Amino acid sequence: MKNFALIGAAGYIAPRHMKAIKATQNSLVAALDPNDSVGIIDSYFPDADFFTEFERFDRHIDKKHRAHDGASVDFISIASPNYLHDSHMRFALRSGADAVCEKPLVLNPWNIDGLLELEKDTGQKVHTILQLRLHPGILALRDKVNAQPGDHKHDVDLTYITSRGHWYLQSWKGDEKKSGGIATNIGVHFYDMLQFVFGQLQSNVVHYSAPTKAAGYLEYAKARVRWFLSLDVNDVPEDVRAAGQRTFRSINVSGDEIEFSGGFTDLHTRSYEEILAGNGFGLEANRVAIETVADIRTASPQGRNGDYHPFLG
Ligand code: NAD
Ligand code: HP7
Repeated sequence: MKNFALIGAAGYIAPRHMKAIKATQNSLVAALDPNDSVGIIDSYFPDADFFTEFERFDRHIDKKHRAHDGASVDFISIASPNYLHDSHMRFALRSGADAVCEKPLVLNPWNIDGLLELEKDTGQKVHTILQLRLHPGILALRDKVNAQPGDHKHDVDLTYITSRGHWYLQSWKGDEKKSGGIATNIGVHFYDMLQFVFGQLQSNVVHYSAPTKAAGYLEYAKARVRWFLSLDVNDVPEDVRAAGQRTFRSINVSGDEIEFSGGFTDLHTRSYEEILAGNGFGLEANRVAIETVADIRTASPQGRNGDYHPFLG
């Protein structure tokens, strides 16, 4: 049984980490969050210690580490706001623990280089949550694409609408300095998935970029992709909205619809299973997606020119 600590324990995604730690028969021994709305911990690990101040958490983790009594923390899971991941991963590695970090791993590619150095110095590892790589529908698509001739290029339309209320722009998620913006915070899932399925990234064009909406074109070794990403419920197709849905995720590959809207909730547990079995995704596995989002963030949008997604209107 491995001992885990969790940073960002009061947030939206934290319970999925608690559930995954429990489901893999491990233990959460300590948690940190400046916000104390963490009663959910009792549903999973009623004996876990909880801290609202980093310094006290640091002292606690350090004490466990230096006791050499088998009770030290083996993994520190990180579910804090995106811009803090880099610092929290460094804390984990320096504390003699491996890190299990949420997406986006970091906001800029050069952060990965510093972490690689620290992995070398400490002998500890960073593992990341890239859960779409474990989605059965995506794995089936990857197998299909890999079985086709190497020079075959698919035409792909990727539409990813996941509605959010007014709170989103008032929270750290709506602050580009903290979240990286919509393409970094939400799009990173599918940019990673696209290169995982379709191979090397060859071209990256941004057509539109706003706080709640973005669109562009990406070309990979095996696909030309028009993408559209939105947090606006009005972008959900009318028939889907009429059925009460606020989310619409679609990948159309050369005319075939790939079903991947469902089956998301257990992928954190699947990620933990793979990490614990030694098959996790490390720092380098994140590089292409992090380069992609950093390039999108700094690009000048080209407007409705070239091969743009039909939802741009
Ligand atoms: P959230 O805002 O609900 O939770 C973040 C938590 O971090 C809050 O409880 C906040 O108080 C805490 N926090 C803020 N500063 C901190 C600090 N200095 N130290 C410790 N904790 C701190 O956000 P969320 O939706 O839970 O997102 C958390 C992370 O998980 C983000 O990186 C996000 O991108 C990622 N996420 C991933 C998925 C996924 O599908 N893999 C889904 C949602 C969120
Ligand atoms: N929801 C909330 O109430 N609060 C939140 O903070 C988030 C969602 P989905 P996930 O918004 O930051 C996605 O769209 O898949 C509500 C991203 N993950 O299924 O869980 C929401 O209004 C993730 O990387 O959300 O998370 C819905 O009612 C990103 O950090 C419901 O929860 C996160 O949004 C489910 O919403 C975010 C993927 O796209 C895989």
